[in-house]
Amino acid sequence: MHRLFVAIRPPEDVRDVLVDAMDDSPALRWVGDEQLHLTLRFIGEVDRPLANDITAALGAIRAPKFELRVRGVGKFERRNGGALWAAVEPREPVVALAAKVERALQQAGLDAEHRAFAPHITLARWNRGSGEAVESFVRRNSTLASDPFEIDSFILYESHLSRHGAHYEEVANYALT
Ligand code: 2AM
Repeated sequence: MHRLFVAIRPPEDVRDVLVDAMDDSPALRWVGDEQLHLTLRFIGEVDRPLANDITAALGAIRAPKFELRVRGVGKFERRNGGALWAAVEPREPVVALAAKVERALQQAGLDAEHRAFAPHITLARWNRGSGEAVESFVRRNSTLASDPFEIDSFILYESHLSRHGAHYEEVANYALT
């Protein structure tokens, strides 16, 4: 089985802005530079034939390049922890691309994603008891921003999970036009 997701990858100068914002709070598990991405669609575990259909369906997507920039940070809180993330703007082109990805994946045979799409670049995760570290990060980085950057491709990643965390392997790269 292959654990897949579709994402866009910020360029190096933008990743530098994100990595520079990370602090040394031991309560937070910071994402490594090589893991920074904005998820367009989490797919989950699929077998090889379906993975091949997914690759073909994503390859048929025609969508324009667009510009984004990082603007501010936020957090998701879940029952046993949460995630800190960087926000991007404008949302419209990312939402439009995610919708095309969603349609292509349904054509490949996947069930529809019912969770609302909330574009974000995860910076750190925590399990519990990190309230003050999280609040302090959000306060200090409310004006976090990058220069505009061009998104000229999107990527199918395979996630390999291990004791040491997740390693994301690029399976295919799809050009925007
Ligand atoms: P997150 O950053 O908000 O945690 C690879 O696992 C990527 O897919 C992560 O960026 C993760 O989002 C996202 N994702 C979305 N839904 C997921 C799920 N149910 N399980 C794991 N990852 C998920």
